Amino acid sequence: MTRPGADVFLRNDWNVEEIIAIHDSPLLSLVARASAVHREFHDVDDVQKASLLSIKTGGCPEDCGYCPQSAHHKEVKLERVHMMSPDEVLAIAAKARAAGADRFCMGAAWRSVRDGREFDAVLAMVRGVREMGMEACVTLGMINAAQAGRLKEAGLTAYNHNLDTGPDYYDKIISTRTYDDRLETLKAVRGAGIEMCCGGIIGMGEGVADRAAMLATLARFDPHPESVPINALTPVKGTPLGDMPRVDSLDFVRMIATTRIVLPASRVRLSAGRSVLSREAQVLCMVAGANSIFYGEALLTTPNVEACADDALFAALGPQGACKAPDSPAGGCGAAAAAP
Ligand code: SAM
Ligand code: DTB
Ligand code: SF4
Repeated sequence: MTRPGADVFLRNDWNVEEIIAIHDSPLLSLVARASAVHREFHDVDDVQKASLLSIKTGGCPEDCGYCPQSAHHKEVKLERVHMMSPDEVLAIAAKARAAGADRFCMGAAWRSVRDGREFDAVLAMVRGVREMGMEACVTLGMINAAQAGRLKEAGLTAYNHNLDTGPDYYDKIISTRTYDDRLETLKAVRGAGIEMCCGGIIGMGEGVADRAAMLATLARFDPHPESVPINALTPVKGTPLGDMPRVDSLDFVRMIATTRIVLPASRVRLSAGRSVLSREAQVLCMVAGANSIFYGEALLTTPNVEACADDALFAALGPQGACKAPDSPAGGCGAAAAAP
């Protein structure tokens, strides 16, 4: 890892018990420790706004129990949408850029990437996003080394491929691919010199040990993943996890804080599940080390926080984080300031 003088905190040998002990420590001590690590490694006022777009929606052959896009979950009410064209995607990316996004993430509901017209279109999208001066991230399912190389050549910043949970709980959630399949793709991503965006979901019925085991697995990567999204399950009707209760906001804070301590230099992304947090709980997640959010009214298929509410939140965080563009989807900070 790159930060000079701080190597002592970057460990690849965390064991699960140590991580559980951190996770279960008194909440205020946990947040205080995470916050100190955060300050050591990051500018705490820098919270990145990433924008997310589903470029091909639904009909996925995988059976991930949480995901509305799986073709296995026939009760889910979701409109399948064919692959979008590069022109359509880049028009949306330009709006996200104007609204202040620094990173544009594109997701396709594929099991794996197939070479051909659609992959060529993704490469054009990546080139276009980079030309706008944003970081580009894609999440396309499994990829091989040659495909990772082509994405790198197109200028891709990061590839998102989540481990989702610990290895012992994984097969309760997904049966159509293994943990090792996930690790293989991550190896291809790293091999091509693309940044790794890899995290998971809490609230799927797993225990703290499973959350800790996922973090221990992530910490074994050397260097650590540059980007770590932490999602709280958004239960979607018709999926096997559709009736799960929402994650308690302080459990979300605990997971963010623990992630920050185990992976000090990574960008920790407060991802799905943010829309049901109060703004105070979101700020607490940021104090505990979260330094990115997804900005824009939708995630892939589920609603996100309204842009005007995020503009108001960033305005409240202060000048460093204030809304950059008067023509944001919410009408800019002026409009946001009037929001409740
Ligand atoms: N097909 C690709 C894959 O699985 O890598 C990319 C898309 S997938 C939707 C990206 C990530 O979104 C998943 O790995 C999962 O962590 C997260 N996700 C999907 N549905 C979710 C839900 N209902 N609640 C929280 N996170 C979810
Ligand atoms: C990630 O870990 N979370 C984002 C991003 N990576 C691609 C996706 C969240 C999806 C939530 C469910 C949906 O909107 O379909
Ligand atoms: Fe497909 Fe990804 Fe959803 Fe799994 S998480 S069903 S691989 S789109």
